[in-house]
Amino acid sequence: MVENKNYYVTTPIYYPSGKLHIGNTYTTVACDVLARYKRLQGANTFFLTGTDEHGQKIQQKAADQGLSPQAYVDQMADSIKSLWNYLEISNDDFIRTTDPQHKAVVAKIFDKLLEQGDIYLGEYSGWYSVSDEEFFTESQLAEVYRNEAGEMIGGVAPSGHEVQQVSEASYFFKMSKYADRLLAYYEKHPELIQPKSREKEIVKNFIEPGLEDLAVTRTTFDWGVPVNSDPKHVIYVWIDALTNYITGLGYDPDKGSFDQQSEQFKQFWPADLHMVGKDIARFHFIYWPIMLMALDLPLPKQMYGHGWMLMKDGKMSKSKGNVIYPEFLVEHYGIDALRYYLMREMPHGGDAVFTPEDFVGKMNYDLANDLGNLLNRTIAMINKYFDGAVPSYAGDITAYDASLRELGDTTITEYKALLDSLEFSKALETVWALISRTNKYIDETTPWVLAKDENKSQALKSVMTHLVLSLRVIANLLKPVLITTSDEILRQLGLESLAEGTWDELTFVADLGEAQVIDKGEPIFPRLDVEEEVAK
Ligand code: MET
Repeated sequence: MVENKNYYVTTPIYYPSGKLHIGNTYTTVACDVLARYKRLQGANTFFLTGTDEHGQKIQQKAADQGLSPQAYVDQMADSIKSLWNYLEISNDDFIRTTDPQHKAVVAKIFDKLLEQGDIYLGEYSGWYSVSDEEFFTESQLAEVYRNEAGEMIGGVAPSGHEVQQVSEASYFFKMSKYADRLLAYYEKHPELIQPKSREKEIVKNFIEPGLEDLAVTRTTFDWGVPVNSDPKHVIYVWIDALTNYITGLGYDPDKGSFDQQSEQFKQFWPADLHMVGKDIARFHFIYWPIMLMALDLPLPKQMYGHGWMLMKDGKMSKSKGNVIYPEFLVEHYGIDALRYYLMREMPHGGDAVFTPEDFVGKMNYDLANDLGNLLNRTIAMINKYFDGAVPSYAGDITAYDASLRELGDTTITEYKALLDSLEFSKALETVWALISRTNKYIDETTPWVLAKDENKSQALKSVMTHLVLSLRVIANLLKPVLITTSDEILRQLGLESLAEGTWDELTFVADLGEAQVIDKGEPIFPRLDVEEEVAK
């Protein structure tokens, strides 16, 4: 059993300003894999996702469609919820920043920070991108426009959106006051930020040059939570957004200290993991810990900034017309193929490049061939040699059997360790090494030769038993990723799936009972024609 029985994992709350794409899907699926993995280990798991619904961009989008902002976000939040339902994401709750409870708590948090002197009123002037809802310094811009005198008159944010000069009264969060405490915390908690390279980037680019105070309100639009004492200011996106991780557990500053908070909050806070894309790493790794320090709350145990899912011609963007949506892939190839592709393709901390050829290749080679054929060959042989009854062989074993057993057990241990360190791709590699090894085991043991020799009937039994043992481990290990196929493999083999909370008892050698395989194996993944699929 896992030591800590509670596990709290979060996705970012996505902007409902457009259809979510494969990048957001990656983040959500990765959290879903972890949530399922922890549940299988018996942890009491809380998996939170949601939508970040305030701000100027949303207000503009709503106006473009002739809708009130509320009507617009209602419709968008519904479509995002349906997407996650369609992908069978196992989130335990869905938070919206327009939830009345969230809004009330955000306003109270603001009051508290204002009263404490962590927030003060000032004047903000800077280069602002409406689409990114973010101010940029000159050096952060991808392009700077100048007049003939060389003065800056505009520019382009890294996202490709134009920036404009904005000057307004604004409340600021005194981030600078906490910079040293934050650095000391990083040092004492080397596990806080993953991958390490992102911590270094952030320290070098934002903390070492002097951490700037953060503007946290706006007066140029009104779609947001108003400041209680000064309602022409609305609380700007990051205080509203980041606090979802605690309001989603029922945090309320009026209740007082940590010990006086709700049961759910005390149970799950601090979060075990905030998973975010690298583009919003800065907000999570710097501003969020500082806000928590100011609120006198413990910091999350870990935050992970993963890379991007790129296209061959760079970042996905609507203007390039190269955006891939998850619905299309699921409709054609199924949820498990998509989950497998995402988890296998993205290297830890690095970027991945989506190509249709790779996607179809992974389905054909890894899923249909390596895994699907192993299952089919095994079922066919058990039907042929034993009328479908899986032999429970428990006699002497050969060197081949012994080496398969050993790999099976080390795969279980390594796979868990790799998932714990968020090495999804490597974790799957270890399972595929066991799949390849098991396919090779068939070639080494040549069951079709053993079947011809009456004196080899024990050896033949042993081979069939070991094949089923291996597939049993493979299917159970893949349960967090292949959410229906794993059970389908076990069903075809006549085996029960391990129940939630029992996964830690998984070992290679097990009692197969009186398993009976199905009469004729059914393909778990179709083989695809690469050219035809790429054309789609
Ligand atoms: N809305 C932000 C985004 O989609 C994430 C906020 S997470 C607190 O980038």
